[in-house]
Amino acid sequence: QNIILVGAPVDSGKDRKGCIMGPDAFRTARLAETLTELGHSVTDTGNLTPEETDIAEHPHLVALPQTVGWTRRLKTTAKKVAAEGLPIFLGGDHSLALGTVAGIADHAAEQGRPLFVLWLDAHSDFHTPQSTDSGNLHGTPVGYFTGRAGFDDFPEVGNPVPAENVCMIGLRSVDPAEHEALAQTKMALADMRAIDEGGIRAPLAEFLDKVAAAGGLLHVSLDVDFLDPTIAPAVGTTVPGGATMREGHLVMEMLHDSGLVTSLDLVELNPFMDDRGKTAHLMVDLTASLMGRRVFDRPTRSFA
Ligand code: DIR
Ligand code: MN
Ligand code: MN
Ligand code: MN
Repeated sequence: QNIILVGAPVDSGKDRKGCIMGPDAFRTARLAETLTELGHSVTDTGNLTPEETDIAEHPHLVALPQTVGWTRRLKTTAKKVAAEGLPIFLGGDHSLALGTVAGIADHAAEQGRPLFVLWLDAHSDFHTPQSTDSGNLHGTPVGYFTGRAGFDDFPEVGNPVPAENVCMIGLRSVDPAEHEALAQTKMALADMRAIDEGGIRAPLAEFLDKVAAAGGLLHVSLDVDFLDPTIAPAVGTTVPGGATMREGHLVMEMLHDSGLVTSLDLVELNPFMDDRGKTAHLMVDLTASLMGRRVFDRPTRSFA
């Protein structure tokens, strides 16, 4: 595969700083070298910067002008790079997904194919700028790219992703306003209880079948806090009870076997909070599983 690494050191989506160092931590953990060793052609395009805006600071929303500037830059860039290969966006906090998914959606529309999104996160990030109680815009990307109202300062989402094309796995922190809004949608939602009761394989397999049947493109957005904080401490918003290392790898291996993934976000890594690089290395290892690393070759789903 032709993989394009796009550094997006977005740090405006929440109060706690540090994700600005994320792209360089992924590089230090040998992301490009690891993917090259798997046989891929890898291009690192360096780090983007946000567009300048003349939007005023907002009394409640954290760093609104910067996040709008990043959304503009990333929407345009994502559309462009998606036509050239498989982009991996190196975050940066999750507010970068306002731009990446909106841009990928424009690309999908141009290809005449539906876009599907797999959201691997403890949080649903389904707020609007009106409903967020924290004011942290990293809690809003899914609200934005599914076309919820209230994002007036942001670029128009030309091709909203239908909520029924989104699957969330790993949920364990959903705010009341998000809960209420999600209940009005047909989004596939696998919280940690569903994973405990039925395993992580079932909801993912069902979603992948749906993507394949529709001939869709698949964007994966991997938030560090999807993983349990004991194995992935380098994140500002730790929530106990997350996915294990094996669950993480199984998801990535199934995604690889599906052959459906066309773009990826790696987000919320805060290297300032890491423990000797272990979270950055785990994120690189998970990406390696997604891009084909395995112990043995075996037919897909051989133990089904
Ligand atoms: C949280 C979002 N619900 C908020 N937290 C996130 O601030 O609205 N953490 N997205 O990763
Ligand atoms: Mn998130
Ligand atoms: Mn999260
Ligand atoms: Mn909140």
